[in-house]
Amino acid sequence: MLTIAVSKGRIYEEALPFLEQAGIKPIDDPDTSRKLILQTTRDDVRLVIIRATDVPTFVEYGAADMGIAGKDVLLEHGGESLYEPLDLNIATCRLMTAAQVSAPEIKGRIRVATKYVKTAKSYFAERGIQADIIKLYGSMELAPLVGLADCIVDLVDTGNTLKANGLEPRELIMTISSRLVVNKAAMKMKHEAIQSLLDQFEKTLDQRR
Ligand code: PRT
Ligand code: MG
Repeated sequence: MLTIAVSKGRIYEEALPFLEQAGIKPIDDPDTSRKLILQTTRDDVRLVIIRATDVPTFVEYGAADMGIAGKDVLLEHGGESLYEPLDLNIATCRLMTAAQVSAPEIKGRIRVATKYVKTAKSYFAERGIQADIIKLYGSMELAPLVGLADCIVDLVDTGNTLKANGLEPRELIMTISSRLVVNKAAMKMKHEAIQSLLDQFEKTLDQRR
């Protein structure tokens, strides 16, 4: 049995059609089912439904053999504990800095609100910018409006969320997409099964190109 960890939100909407195209379709409807373990049309593959930020943890500890996670989440998780064999090219967006519209660039030390503490720290450090990073768990856009931070680091897709809050994108930190990650021990112990699934996924990616 192979277990694949997927998050229920945004990634799932795009991961589901991808998995279906690769021949893996959940038997229960994930939109209406409250089950956290979904059997699929392949009796050797099941899905576990978890929070996006928990995917690397489940895969690292081998509770799932594989998972689908955003590069943003993988960077924050850090470490060399996972294989990342495939870019699935789904749930794409940009990790950016953003500030209030026409707010002047600050010369000295800046305050940055973000959920991406590690990534933000290394981004500003690489540029020699002194930044105090304030960790938030959501509603980052609010921080500059109420004087909590000079700017934010967050994901941007259409830009509508920034715009609706009087913010504008500034610097691109990196483009983000969802990756397939694999547990390192499982890659050895279940090599045949995992490799054949990876081959199938690669074929599916080719068909989509
Ligand atoms: O709910 P939970 O805390 O578990 O996580 P989540 O809601 O972040 O998870 P989920 O399942 O929705 O997936 C999040 C993942 O989707 C991220 O880790 C990214 O890899 C990917 N992704 C792609 C995005 C976006 N695009 C995106 N636009 N995640 C979030 N956003 C948010 C962004 O943070 C901002 O609030 O959408 C807003 C901006 O969108 P626009 O279109 O207004 O610019
Ligand atoms: Mg969410």
